[in-house]
Amino acid sequence: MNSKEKWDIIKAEFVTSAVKPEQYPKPALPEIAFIGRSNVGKSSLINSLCRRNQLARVSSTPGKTQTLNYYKLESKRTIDAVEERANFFIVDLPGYGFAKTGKANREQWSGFIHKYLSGSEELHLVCQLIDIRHKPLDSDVETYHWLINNGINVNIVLTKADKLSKNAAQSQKALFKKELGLDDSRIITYSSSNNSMRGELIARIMANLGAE
Ligand SMILES: Nc1nc2c(ncn2[C@@H]2O[C@H](COP(=O)(O)OP(=O)(O)O)[C@@H](O)[C@H]2O)c(=O)[nH]1
Ligand SMILES: [Mg+2]
Repeated sequence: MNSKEKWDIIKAEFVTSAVKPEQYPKPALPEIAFIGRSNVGKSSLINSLCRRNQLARVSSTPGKTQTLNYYKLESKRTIDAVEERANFFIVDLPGYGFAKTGKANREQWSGFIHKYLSGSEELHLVCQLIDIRHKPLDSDVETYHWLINNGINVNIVLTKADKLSKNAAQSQKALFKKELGLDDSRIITYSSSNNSMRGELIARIMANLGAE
């Protein structure tokens, strides 16, 4: 397969922020949502996927984003001189598990997110991001089970893979596979610093959009 035969993201733009269903963008498009603890590297991953430095804001003060942020992406591949294009939304969800927000804040978070996740008719996949250096944390494990129990497709993305040696990254991946009961098709390591596994994550996103 030459490189043009693989899906690539060729265009990305911020569309809108929403805090309630009336604000979800129209017309609708298929959606891929990104979720994870604050500071896990979600904004960096979105920028890496889109090859843009500042599409999503990278922050060193976690816990700021409290809205759903919609980005419209266009992907393209060319097979035997036939060009295919696909449009979809990436939905950046607010981070969870930020210790400094109080209980009321956490409940507001979960009500808002649960409503989106259980209500969206366009949601094809949730990429749940977990920092590869951490051990499985309650908030990550609980979120994963909540998603699965609600019939949502989930792919775990272990972020910041460049911070560990290859061996250490592989053993962390094995640990998460065991803890969450996953096979290789549902978990991926990623580095937004060197874009490792970018092509593979795009391929998985496209497969979940129905474009194998
Ligand atoms: N080394 C490394 N640092 C990363 C990576 N992804 C994010 N970071 C850093 O982690 C911090 C939080 O990243 P950000 O994308 O804002 O996380 P978010 O809160 O989940 O959106 C920032 O300082 C980033 O530079 C990565 O793949 N490798
Ligand atoms: Mg962010």
